[in-house]
Amino acid sequence: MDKIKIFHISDIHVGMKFLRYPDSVKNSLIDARFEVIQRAVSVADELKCDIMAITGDIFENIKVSKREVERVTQTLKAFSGSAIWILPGNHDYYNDTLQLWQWFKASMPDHAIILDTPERKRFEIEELNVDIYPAPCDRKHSETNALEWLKQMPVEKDAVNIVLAHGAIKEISPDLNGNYFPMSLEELNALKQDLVLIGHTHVPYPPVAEATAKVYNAGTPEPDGLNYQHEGGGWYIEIDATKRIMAKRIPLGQFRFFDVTLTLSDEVNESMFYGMFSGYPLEKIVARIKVGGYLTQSVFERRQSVYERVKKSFHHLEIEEIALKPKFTREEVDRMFTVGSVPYVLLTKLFDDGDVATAHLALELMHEVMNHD
Ligand SMILES: [Mn+2]
Repeated sequence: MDKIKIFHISDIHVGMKFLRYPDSVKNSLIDARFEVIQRAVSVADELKCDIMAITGDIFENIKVSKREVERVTQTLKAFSGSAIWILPGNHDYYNDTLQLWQWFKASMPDHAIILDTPERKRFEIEELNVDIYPAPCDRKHSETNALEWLKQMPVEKDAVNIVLAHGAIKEISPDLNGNYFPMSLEELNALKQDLVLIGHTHVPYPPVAEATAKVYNAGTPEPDGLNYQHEGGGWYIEIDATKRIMAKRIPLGQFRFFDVTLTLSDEVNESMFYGMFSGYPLEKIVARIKVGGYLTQSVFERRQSVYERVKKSFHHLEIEEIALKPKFTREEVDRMFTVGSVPYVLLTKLFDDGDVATAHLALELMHEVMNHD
């Protein structure tokens, strides 16, 4: 049975600056965006894909440099399939005057095509007629999506009909103001075409490893910040002459971001940090760990040296203490208060009763009161 094989990626955001990170981290995150395109090309070739479909936001904005544009087009040259379909997204939207797309066109491989116009295009791939219906973005924001024209078009039953669009799918991404070319799964599933490839939302859809669905959102191939804590990847999709679809999620990302909380009691050591990320190489993790809880006094005093050792194992780690406190002991009460005084009696009783949490609370309150005087 004849079938075509598509490698679908999106939202690479080449040109992101990562300014909040130290230089070495910043540079590796910048490079990772180019490297993931290279990896996507290799994997697509290994899987013998006919098509590489990129559904928008290859670039972070329309002001990227010529060097950045050419680094992308050079990388795409290695793809040995028959075509690369490139849809402008809302970050790298299309109009004829933009340098970005002029540089892109001047340097892109012969088998690449920029889908800059909302009109049907016919390809012949593996003896199948393939009609594509691109819905490119022509601006950064729009309260309506670009699908209207293709809803009006009759489709040819003998062809494989594929939609490529970019925008927020309301069931899977928060677009509170509704100004990112909003669309709905219901709307996409109701289209007459056979396969719908979407970009914009960084989380992939459907949220499974294998699918036979009609609508696919590529998700980002390379995670780009603490608000995206999943793995990066793309879709390998087969569709045959009978319109049967089979898709597989393909991991592509190099780095992972994590924003997590670690609650300590008494002790702190390296393995408590490492244990939170079992299964993923620490040197490829960018993380923020919020540390809270109580540490015994001596541990509390040497916690920074533990942090320093832990940080060396990660690609980048920020440790933020949220109400991390030294743990008071009964000896502390003896040291702080006069024997027989009200706080002394109260706190000693709490410690003797084993109610350390209340003792802490009482100490904190007293501390506050004393500081107010
Ligand atoms: Mn977008």
